[in-house]
Amino acid sequence: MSETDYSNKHVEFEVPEPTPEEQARLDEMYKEMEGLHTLPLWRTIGNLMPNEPTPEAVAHKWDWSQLSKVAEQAGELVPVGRGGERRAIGRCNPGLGGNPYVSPTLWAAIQYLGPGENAPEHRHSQNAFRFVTEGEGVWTVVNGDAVPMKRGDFLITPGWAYHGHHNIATEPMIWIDGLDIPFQHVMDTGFFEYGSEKITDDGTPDYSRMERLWAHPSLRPVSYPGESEFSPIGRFAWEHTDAALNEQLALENEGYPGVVSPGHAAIRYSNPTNGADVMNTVRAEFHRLRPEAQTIPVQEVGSRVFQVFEGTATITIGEKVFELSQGDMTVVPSWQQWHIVAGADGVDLFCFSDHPIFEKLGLARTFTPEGI
Ligand code: 1HN
Repeated sequence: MSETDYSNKHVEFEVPEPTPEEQARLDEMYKEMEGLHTLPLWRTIGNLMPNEPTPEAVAHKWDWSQLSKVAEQAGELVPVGRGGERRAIGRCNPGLGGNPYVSPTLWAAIQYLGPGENAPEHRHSQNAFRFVTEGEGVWTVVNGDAVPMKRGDFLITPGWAYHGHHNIATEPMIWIDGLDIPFQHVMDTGFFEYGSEKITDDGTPDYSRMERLWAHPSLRPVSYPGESEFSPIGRFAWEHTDAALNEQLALENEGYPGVVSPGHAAIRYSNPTNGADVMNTVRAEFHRLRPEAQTIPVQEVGSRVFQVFEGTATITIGEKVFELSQGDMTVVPSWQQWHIVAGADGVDLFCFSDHPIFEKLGLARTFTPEGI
């Protein structure tokens, strides 16, 4: 057995007590280092390399009723159009310096589009998705393909795909947008281009062309071999998500495996060409818990966002506890333990995370205190 102490706790770095003359030279030296735009490791290692992640992002809850009210106000007061591009209101994690970052990697907005309004086409390298919490009547165009949007639908616009939104209904519509904006901002990988001013299609079909080609269970078109970096399915319709979750719980009743843990069904939206996540940087899932069912407590690298689709739940994130009801959103910072208990009617939760980034880079870690 090795004699070495592999304890990962940082110890206080001890420097011999300097004489007054040495102290004066040290002060001078540190000033000079600062002037040279440098910092010595022995004064910074605790912050640079903590024993485990110490996120600046904090666990937080955004209340849907308050947010949808300001989104409606923005609908009355602020036009949507070229320049602003989207009437999207980004959630700011209180730990991240006022930036519209829900976590260090993810953006999560509420977007509002009134009847007859058009959000013009553009494209960017940031990967984006929408999850529809209420209503229908908006369709999105992705690279010329008209994609309908309905409650419970999950839609992707992978990086560099042209996209615009059109509301042809008589009611306003609200949905959530998720993008990898903060990640791409800090990595300096962002590109953006305006698209056509024209509306490239004139109506909303029941299914997009991408769905008609690809969205049949495990039946891929032979004309499209190989893998693609993102899912060719642009819309994951609610009817499939709902049916898959119902079947997991029905099979649990019949004594067959399939749920994550007792009373906890979950699906991951996936890329049918390789079974991986729908986009390179973003994972999206949907979780359904039976009344009073619980998730297994878990700690993981990366950040996770939950939004209640239906029902109520209590989520514990680190030391914080939030009561969630329909539309509320909450964020789990890296390495903070999270645990959800469903309310009396159960809960349906949409969830997205940055976990694919860390899995690809070999940085993913998960810890379940119960060892499951
Ligand atoms: C964007 O294109 C959308 O297409 C939403 O709905 C939010 C935030 C920043 C930059 C582009 C959308 C966005 C965005």
